[in-house]
Amino acid sequence: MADSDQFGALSRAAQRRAQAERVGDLAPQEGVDIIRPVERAILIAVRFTDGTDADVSSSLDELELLVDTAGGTAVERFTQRREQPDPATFIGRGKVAELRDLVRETAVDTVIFDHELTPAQQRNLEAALATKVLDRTIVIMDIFAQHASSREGRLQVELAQLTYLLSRLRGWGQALSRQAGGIGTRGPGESQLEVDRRRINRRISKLRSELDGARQTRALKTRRRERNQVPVVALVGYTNAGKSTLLNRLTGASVGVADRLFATLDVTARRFELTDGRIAIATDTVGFIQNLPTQLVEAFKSTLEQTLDAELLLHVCDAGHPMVDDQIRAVDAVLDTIGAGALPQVLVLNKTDVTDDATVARLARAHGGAVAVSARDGAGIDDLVAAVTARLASARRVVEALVPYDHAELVALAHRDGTVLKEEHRPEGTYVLAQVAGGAAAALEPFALLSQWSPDDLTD
Ligand SMILES: Nc1nc2c(ncn2[C@@H]2O[C@H](COP(=O)(O)OP(=O)(O)OP(=O)(O)O)[C@@H](O)[C@H]2O)c(=O)[nH]1
Ligand SMILES: [Mg+2]
Repeated sequence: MADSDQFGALSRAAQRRAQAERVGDLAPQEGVDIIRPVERAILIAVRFTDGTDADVSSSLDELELLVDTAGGTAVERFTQRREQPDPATFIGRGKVAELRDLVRETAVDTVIFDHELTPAQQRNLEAALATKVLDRTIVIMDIFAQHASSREGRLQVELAQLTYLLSRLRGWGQALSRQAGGIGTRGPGESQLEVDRRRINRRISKLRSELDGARQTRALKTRRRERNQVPVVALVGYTNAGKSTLLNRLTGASVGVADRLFATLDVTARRFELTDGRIAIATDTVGFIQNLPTQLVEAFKSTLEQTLDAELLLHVCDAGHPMVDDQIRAVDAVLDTIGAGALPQVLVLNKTDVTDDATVARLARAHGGAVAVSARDGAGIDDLVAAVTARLASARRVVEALVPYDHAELVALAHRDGTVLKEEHRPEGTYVLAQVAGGAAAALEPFALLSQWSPDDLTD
């Protein structure tokens, strides 16, 4: 058990459990219970040539937190150095034997890999170890399944799980045909798989169309209408960085806050007042994590898309976290994946009440324009609101207005301070569609029409 010594005792999870509110009712939820909560587990990580011991150790810390959040307990860690994964068992044959002994010795129910396993690897390992074998993706999906509370959230989780399951079934199918080959390949096993596959595909189509419906309704209701009037600021960031706490602090909302991963899975939007007295909307949404499973990114598209609607992103990070730099990079990577990488961003260095000053100063130097705050005790929040106000004032928005002829100076302002995309002289006044900064947008606001346009329509 030298490996576990290498990374220290499992004290963090133990401490957490002592004070934690438990994940609550672990009873399976209807529709989303495909993967059951894990119990006592051994965690496995491989250190590849390009990684360091510290990387592996902190990734395992995170996996341990994930397992803990999912309702399991990590009792042991096990690592191996390899150039690349073994195609059959991920870790080497010798290590599998060692691991089997450890499984017996510690009487665990589950072995969890900090990597994504192929269906074949998972199957081979389960056979060799005579225990359940999971990977990081399954654990994250399981947490999402347990935390999803809105109807839309549950549909999205189910979609992610089924897509994942389907990719596994495909793997099985291929493996079976390769194994058997030739005569008698289409045994009962495979036709059952065909049936399962068809059923899953049907359910996936149904979920997709339901989610599309919800998305369209929302788009009609809020998106275009709000856009012209009230700027939207989206809180994004690594899970557990303090996004919900910051939303509550900024807007007086009372969104649930918890010291666990993926506490928030839905979108909350609340108004707050800017320094210049104008109103903005802040949104809080699902957090990101290193290697967020692609199935989840895909399924949570409609939730994540609401982030794309923002004028400005507040990227919240836990400044005191040992892996803060990696977490900031991971969030930027997910933002790129969902097409939000180019949106203007203010980095918020949160939890400064428990972070040493040198670290805060280093991060502030590394990220120009970053604002240090404590969402918990309120320090720096005024500075943050001032920074948001300034950034919004310089951010350009698309405004559509019908300006009476006795206010012709506003049309001139739009030409001077912005880009006029369309202009027409109508009986009631001058119709303008323009991309303007905050000051001019505010001046035009009294004459704004409900816009049918959004910057997304103006890509050419
Ligand atoms: N010390 C300190 N703790 C904070 C601060 N802000 C948030 N926290 C704590 O950090 C934990 C996570 O906070 P949340 O607001 O739930 O974080 P989140 O980013 O919304 O997390 P998810 O929704 O799970 O992705 C909670 O225990 C908070 O009380 C802060 O400024 N200082
Ligand atoms: Mg949250």
